[in-house]
Amino acid sequence: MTPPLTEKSALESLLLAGCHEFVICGGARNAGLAALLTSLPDIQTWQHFEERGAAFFALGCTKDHNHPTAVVTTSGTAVAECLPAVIEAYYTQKPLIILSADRPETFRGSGAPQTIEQENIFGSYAHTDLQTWNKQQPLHLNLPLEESTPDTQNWHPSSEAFISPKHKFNVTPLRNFLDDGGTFKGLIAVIGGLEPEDREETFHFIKDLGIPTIADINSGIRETLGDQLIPEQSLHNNHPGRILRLGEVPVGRLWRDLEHSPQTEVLSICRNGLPGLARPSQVIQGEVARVLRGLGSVQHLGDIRDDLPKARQHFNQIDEQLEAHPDSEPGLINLLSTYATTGESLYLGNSLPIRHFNQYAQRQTPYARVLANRGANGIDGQLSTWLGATTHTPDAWGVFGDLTTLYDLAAPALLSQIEQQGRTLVVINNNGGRIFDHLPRLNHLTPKQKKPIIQPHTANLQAWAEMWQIDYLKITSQEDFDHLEPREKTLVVEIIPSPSS
Ligand SMILES: Cc1ncc(C[n+]2csc(CCOP(=O)(O)OP(=O)(O)O)c2C)c(N)n1
Repeated sequence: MTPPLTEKSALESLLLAGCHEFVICGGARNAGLAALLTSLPDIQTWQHFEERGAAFFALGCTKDHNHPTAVVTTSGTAVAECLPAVIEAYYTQKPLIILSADRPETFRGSGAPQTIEQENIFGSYAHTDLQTWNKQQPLHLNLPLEESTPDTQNWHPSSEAFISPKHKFNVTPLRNFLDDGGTFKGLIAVIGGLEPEDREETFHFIKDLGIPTIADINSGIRETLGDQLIPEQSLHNNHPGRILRLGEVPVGRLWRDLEHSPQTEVLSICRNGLPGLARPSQVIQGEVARVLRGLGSVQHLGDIRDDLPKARQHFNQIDEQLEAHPDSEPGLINLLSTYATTGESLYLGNSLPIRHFNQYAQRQTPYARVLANRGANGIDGQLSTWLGATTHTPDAWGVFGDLTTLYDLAAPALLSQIEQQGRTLVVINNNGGRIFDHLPRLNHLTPKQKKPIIQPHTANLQAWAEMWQIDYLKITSQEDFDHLEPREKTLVVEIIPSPSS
């Protein structure tokens, strides 16, 4: 039997497993871990008082470099606050580690202060054994500790580089799927969020096939596809025979409609191996670029069903609407999307900004780096994730809904620790969850019935920016963008679209 972990042995094991970044939360029971960590010269430590945000920030760090990042918490509900980020890490296969201090085992079930059932608190969402951890999933190490502080002197633990494991896969289903015989009913690619290292290979693959393609903004290749890009609206009630999905589950309605379109065969290539559909479909679990490389060269298939001319018409209609309603949410998003091309990265915080960017963003200039949190589609922890994912990125842009922002109000506490500033935090304030205005099945509800769904509010976001000493700019029209200039400091930009247009 392996001896129980101590503060030192737990940290030594994590350093050897390649974890060199730690987000430390406040508390007494984890004070020894904090003292040990802050005495080490070559590791990155962050601090945050709010564990939910801390765990999302750590998740963001794993997105940035794909290395494990640990959150260090005290006992009690502090540990439980990490659950949403653990769930997100589970679905996106990120090596997020929760290192929780616990009261000694004799306290279990006693009801003593800050004593809860911490063992296995994350259930199936987190692995709990470092020896068998596959490094592509969350890990929870729970340390029952006595009230003593370890000696930090003369402690020089070794560490190892992190080696990210790779999936094994078989490309035969993909080869068969692309086979000419079945494609007379049309083959369309649908690309969700892609990891940065998957983008180039995916781009060449799509270009070689020449097939019409729907690409979400967080695929990072939407703006590179030129004439092959089609809007998903042009496929409504007109599904092709086959859909090849690459990357994360796409955000749009098309994917949801496929649930009720069994005649369309779907093959997904994605890291988490989950089909993203509750009806039969095929899936290859693997890193998208590696799977495509494994396939070798492909035959040009082109636009079998003549989808591309229809797509052009659709894009023209969209462009006309944008011109007719410049200060509407789509109109302002369109202009914002051009400004955001100047940044080093673009993070999209929740579904509606992603959908709006998919539909209305400029289509010519690729973004240097596009990120989103799409594993379990929560509106929680989005600002914190963005900050964690961009600690090394100057001039980072993040776009969030107003409720999504209100959910993570404490996130700017992390800002003072981050060297890379000059970030632009955009809040699209449309007064509540306006994504629900786009749901036809809610159309018939009365205003009273809609209120708890949309949750309008009177929050003052300028006062929030002031509270964290962040500069603030309000934008209500296209002209107001003239005030949006590059700057050294962080800026909150509140965009208030015109509701009438
Ligand atoms: C933690 C969590 N709670 C609730 C939801 C359901 N939900 C999805 S979108 C949304 C509204 C988001 O509103 P806002 O951030 O203002 O963005 P908008 O839709 O207006 O762009 C809600 C409540 C969720 N996704 N995650």
